Amino acid sequence: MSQPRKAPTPSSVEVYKSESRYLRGDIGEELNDDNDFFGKGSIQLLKHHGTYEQDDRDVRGQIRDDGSKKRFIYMVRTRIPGGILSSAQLLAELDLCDEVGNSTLRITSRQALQLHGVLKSDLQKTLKKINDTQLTTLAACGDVARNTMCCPAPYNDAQHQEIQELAQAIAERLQPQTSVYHELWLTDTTTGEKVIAGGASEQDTSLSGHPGDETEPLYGKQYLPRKFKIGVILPYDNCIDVYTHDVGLIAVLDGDKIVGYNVLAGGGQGRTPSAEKTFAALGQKLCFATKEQVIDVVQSIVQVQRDHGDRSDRKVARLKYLIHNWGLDKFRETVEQYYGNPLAPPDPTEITDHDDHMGWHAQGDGNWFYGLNVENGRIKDTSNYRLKSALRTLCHQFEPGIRLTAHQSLILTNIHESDKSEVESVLTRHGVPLSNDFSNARRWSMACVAWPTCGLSITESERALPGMIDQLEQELENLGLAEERFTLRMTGCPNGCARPYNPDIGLVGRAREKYTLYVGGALLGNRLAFIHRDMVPSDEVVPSIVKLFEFFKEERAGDETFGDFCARQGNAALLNYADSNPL
Ligand code: SRM
Ligand code: SF4
Repeated sequence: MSQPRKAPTPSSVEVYKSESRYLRGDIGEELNDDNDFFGKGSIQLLKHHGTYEQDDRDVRGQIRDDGSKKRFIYMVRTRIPGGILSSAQLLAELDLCDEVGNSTLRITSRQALQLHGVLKSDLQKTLKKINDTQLTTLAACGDVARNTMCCPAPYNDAQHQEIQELAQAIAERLQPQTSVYHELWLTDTTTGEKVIAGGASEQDTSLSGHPGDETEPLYGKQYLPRKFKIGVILPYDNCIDVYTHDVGLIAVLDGDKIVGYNVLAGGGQGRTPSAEKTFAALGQKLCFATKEQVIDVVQSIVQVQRDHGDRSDRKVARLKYLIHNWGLDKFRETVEQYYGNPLAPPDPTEITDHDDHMGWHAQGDGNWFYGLNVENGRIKDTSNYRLKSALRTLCHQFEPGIRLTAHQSLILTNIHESDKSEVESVLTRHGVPLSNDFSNARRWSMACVAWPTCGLSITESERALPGMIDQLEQELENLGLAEERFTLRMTGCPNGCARPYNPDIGLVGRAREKYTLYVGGALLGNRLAFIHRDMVPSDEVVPSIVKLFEFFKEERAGDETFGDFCARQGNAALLNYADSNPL
């Protein structure tokens, strides 16, 4: 007789969540102890509140006065659905980065903002101040639906407004309901009253979902098995990299009207080279959902992942692995059961372009918006580059709306025609290059944070890419290829935070000062790149890329892109060319 199968042992994070009383755990007590760090369980729970415990890796190992070898600091991430915020909200974050952070503010690859270097003793006031501006850090990180991404372009047309409203509605529907966030961070210590902000409502338990769980009707007490990411686009602009999300929504148009959405499922970037069971994947077309159906369909997918995602091995706990194990048909049938109705087959609509929204554009209502390229999303002041001060001046002087892009840059909205030249002159006076001054190589590049704050980084990324691009710009100029449009993304480890597995060129930190070089992805984001070379020393990265551009220049077919060229040639031909024309 066969033995009943033993239920897999839940991972330690599952145990922490399950015993946490809806993300409370010991955070409250530990917030008030004398340590400058939290315990293991709290570190995991804190992510759901929007903060990560880190240590400054530039000084790790140096013995401090108290004998400790680590300087503990916190990253605080603000969740901003669709990347839409006001001047006042940006100003408050800029103030915070000076008051409690490391004097820089970081635009992330998912249209959010991050403070780095916050001390434990400042966490409470930091989160409270963010909420005071009607933003929230709740669910910016953790095993929940995270920041919902959306094309941020502020065009005054029904299509853009509709998808942006959908992103907000999805974010609201899927936000955690626990009151613990408010108790821990938003209680006014003078009156003891709770402050409700950031759109989170404590009372709203109207979601249908986890049977019997009144506090978290959708998530239940264990929340999701892993992070969950959702994004929305129009078919002619894949500016948020829709194929990399757990759930991607691509609007289906009839004329200029949105009639519904193609729902993609199972995208994701993170992988572990030593674990073959892990892989990067593009989202697959699951179904078509009308505008009326789409939020319920998304919620049903979240519920299927909640109930069937792997809770024992976090390496394979994302939705992409569930779909891989089940196959798309079984997954679709299960989603249909949760949704309660059959799902319609996907529409043949395909994506056609990728606009990064940089530079000046007419909004369509008489005003203009300006896409400002922020190199790797880092807003800072240095002696000759004072972006932080420039943004402060612009926010005070013009009060523009602010939009964050998925390429770690920002958009200033609602600029009057007559103010355009003054906006440029404020930037120029502060030593900030205008978007037109960026080469294509730099404009379409991005790097993840990596050293010194990211505890998982193996190599430099944000601090290494600008120098490599300096060299690459020169080489492309020499080759007459400076006008080529290609995406180039770097990460300091294989987790893929700057989405390096589907651009034209991806660089992934692999070992100390060594990178894996990927090529053959696409600016459109709809094709995975392949490994061209592994373990490339950092000083050989640019020469290795340039070699491929030389081949491209010689053998390019028509106006094909660099990514298309590499994909057409295949790696054997690329290696053959590179090896017969050594560096
Ligand atoms: Fe990420 C973990 C930074 C977007 C995949 N990511 C981390 C942590 C929190 C490190 C950690 O766990 O200790 C990094 C904090 C570094 C720091 O000092 O700030 C970190 N991820 C970032 C950001 C800030 C990179 C950036 O330079 O912009 C992005 C913040 C986005 C946001 O606002 O929410 C960021 N991370 C991404 C993306 C891109 C995306 O979502 O579009 C990915 C790949 C897509 C995906 O999820 O598949 C990504 N991050 C990961 C992973 C691997 C997940 C996986 O399924 O394997 C980890 C590690 C983990 O979760 O175990 C991770
Ligand atoms: Fe850190 Fe790796 Fe993400 Fe870069 S890709 S931020 S090094 S986890």
